[in-house]
Amino acid sequence: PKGKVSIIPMPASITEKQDSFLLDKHTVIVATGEADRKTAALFNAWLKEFTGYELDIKETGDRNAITLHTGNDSTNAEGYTLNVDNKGVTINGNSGAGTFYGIQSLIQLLPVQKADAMYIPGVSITDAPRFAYRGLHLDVGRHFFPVEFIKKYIDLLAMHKYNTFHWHLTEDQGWRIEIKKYPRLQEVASKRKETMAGHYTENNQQYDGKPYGGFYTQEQVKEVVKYATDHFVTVIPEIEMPGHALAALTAYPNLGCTGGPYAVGTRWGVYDDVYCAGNDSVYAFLQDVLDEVLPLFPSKYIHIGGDECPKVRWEKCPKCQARMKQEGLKDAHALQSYFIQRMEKYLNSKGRQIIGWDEILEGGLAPNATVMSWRGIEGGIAAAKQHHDVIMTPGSYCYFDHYQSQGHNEPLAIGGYTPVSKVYSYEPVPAELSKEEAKYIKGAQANLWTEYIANTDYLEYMVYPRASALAEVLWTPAGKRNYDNFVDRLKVHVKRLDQKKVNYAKHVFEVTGAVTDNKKGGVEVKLDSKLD
Ligand code: NAG
Repeated sequence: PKGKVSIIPMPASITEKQDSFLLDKHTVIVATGEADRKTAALFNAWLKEFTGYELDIKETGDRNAITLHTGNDSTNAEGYTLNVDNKGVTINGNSGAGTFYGIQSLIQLLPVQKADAMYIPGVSITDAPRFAYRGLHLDVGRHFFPVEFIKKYIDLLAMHKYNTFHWHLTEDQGWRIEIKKYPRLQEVASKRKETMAGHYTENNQQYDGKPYGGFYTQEQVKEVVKYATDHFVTVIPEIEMPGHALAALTAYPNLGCTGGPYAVGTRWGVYDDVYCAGNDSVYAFLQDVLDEVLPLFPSKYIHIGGDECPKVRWEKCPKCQARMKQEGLKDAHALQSYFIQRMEKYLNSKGRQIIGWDEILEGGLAPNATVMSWRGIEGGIAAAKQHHDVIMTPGSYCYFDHYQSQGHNEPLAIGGYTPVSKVYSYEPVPAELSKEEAKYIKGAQANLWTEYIANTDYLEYMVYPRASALAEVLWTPAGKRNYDNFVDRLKVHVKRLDQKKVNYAKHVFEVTGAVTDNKKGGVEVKLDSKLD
């Protein structure tokens, strides 16, 4: 009764054996040390939820056992080996993360159906990720999602061996993190009067007339970060500057060039009103905000945004103009660069590093910044050539707010067309880079912007199975990737998503064949309204 081996992401090396291991209620988990016992407990919790089993966790034992052991190999910390034969299961992690990933693979070897005796197919796996940074982002500014859902999002990340959750916490349409020193961020910036309905139209925009709001308390943020840490997921918070700041300006109008009044955004798109770059109270405000944010997030990286900052206010603002003169800045791009560099200096002084969207290249890159390349891959190439770390998130492969099928009942999306096959075909290292430069590509990330995504069912529909595909891009050696084989495994994998009650998109695997033209992205269909 040997089950089929069907792991996503595909391990670096896997050999199947003839025999199998029978997990029954006498099986024990052998784990010594706190970290291994914690991981054993997570595995046990999973077993209990989905199979009804609960195993004893012991310090020693060698018969009928699942044995965890964590070593200390910092060169390949997330790697592990997993051996299954008729005598037992052994996981050797190179670090706590490695052991945890060994468990994730083991979970995927278990039968999906409930059974009294569960056969685990014999395998010998040696595994480690291709990329160090494997991320998924979530915009909670446009729409807000509760803590319980964020935890489920993190569960699914961990299941797919993602290690980073990029939490986009501030936006024009809502500020979502409690900052105690600035109560109006909670009272004013976290709420909007209403929300635009449908796509943007120039003349006759409709609104829903319903107030909308929400924010996470610092206690809730701590709870999420702890949960993520237990699942070996790092949470990177994003506090946007100097653009996408209309909600904050509404709460504190002195932070803008004109002094307002402002109103928290109710339509999607880019707003002209941004933080004033000539006003020292803006830097003081942002430093105060970061002083409350940093203790909540142990992450080495803090995302400072940097995208889509119109310069029209700065061009007319006496304070911004004075600042440019005083600092010898030749144009508004240089002023943006000044802004980012000043905030980088502050964060570096607190032992943190910044990540910014690729616009931070304009006017000169801050000395230690990591660049997130979203407007295609050019920003990533430029940054790598300047020996800066890069995370690739090009829109045409990594934006999961795009349509994924041309089916008739697709819910309204922002546009674009990025089926799962196209995501799977993505190659994060641009061919333009030399071998040396390629080392600066730390990994990739999918972004989920939620302008059109107002509930968690729709959210999961947009993310899965595309995130399953990107997980394999990020983890599996490039040469081992094969779309048809992936789809075969995906058909098993979705049963695991069913177990977790994930509302994944169900009709998208065979939409198109694998897209092989990595560089140009093959199919590119622009859609700007509901498909019909
Ligand atoms: C961009 C914006 C983002 C928006 C998204 C929609 C970035 C870095 N910036 O216009 O605020 O939600 O695309 O796809 O993506």
